[in-house]
Amino acid sequence: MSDLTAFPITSRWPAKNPDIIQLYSLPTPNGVKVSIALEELGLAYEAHRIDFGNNDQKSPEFLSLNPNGRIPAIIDPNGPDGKPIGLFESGAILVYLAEKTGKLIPTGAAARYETLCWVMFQMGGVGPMFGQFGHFFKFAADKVANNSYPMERYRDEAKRLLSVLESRLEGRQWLMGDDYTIADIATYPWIEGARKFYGGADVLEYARFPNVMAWVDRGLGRPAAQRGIEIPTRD
Ligand SMILES: N[C@@H](CCC(=O)N[C@@H](CS)C(=O)NCC(=O)O)C(=O)O
Repeated sequence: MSDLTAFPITSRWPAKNPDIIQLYSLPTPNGVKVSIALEELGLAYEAHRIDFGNNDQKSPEFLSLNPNGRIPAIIDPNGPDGKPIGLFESGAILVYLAEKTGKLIPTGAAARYETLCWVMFQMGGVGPMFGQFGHFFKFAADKVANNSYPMERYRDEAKRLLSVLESRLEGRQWLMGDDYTIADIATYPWIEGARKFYGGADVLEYARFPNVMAWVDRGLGRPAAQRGIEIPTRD
């Protein structure tokens, strides 16, 4: 049986089965990237709910695994050289899981790097910009009631990113063509999240991006995505 006592997070969220991947998350756009990938890969894992209502993500135990205090994070008891490894940042976790299994990432070097370009496009572009859009449009709308500039700036940047995706998906089923990869899993939960959590579909003019919307539906329609998008349960 694996010994995870070197990870203080396990004292607050104990592993029932320390031999399988431990996921610390919530079903947010960044969180579900990892649960969708784990489901798609068929890896055994145990999900621990990090309750934002309790500020769990800023607790010393959580910070011991992710000093940035944000979900998702994982421990894999069977990491490199058979030793346990802790990981944070959803993009890094996706790359790790894909490389561990040899799935959801092309094997050819050029296509592999191209996939990483799209993962980074999500991590540096779609996630932060859609997140800021949601903040000003939905969660802090009262704080910017007299100044529409912050919302407009992030709205316009989110729409520009959607148009990049729209072009990329012209004639392609997935971001990498026929192959469903971690680039898709990193990205479509954000487009869906802006619709579901921010009510942003109209203001972001989703109807203008039919390739993107068909791709979001294709992704969400996969059985693994249907399961992963609800993990961990919110209550
Ligand atoms: N770049 C990070 C972003 C993670 C992130 O922002 N997670 C959000 C949920 S989607 C979070 O934990 N928010 C809680 C907080 O900021 O306190 C990643 O992709 O893992």
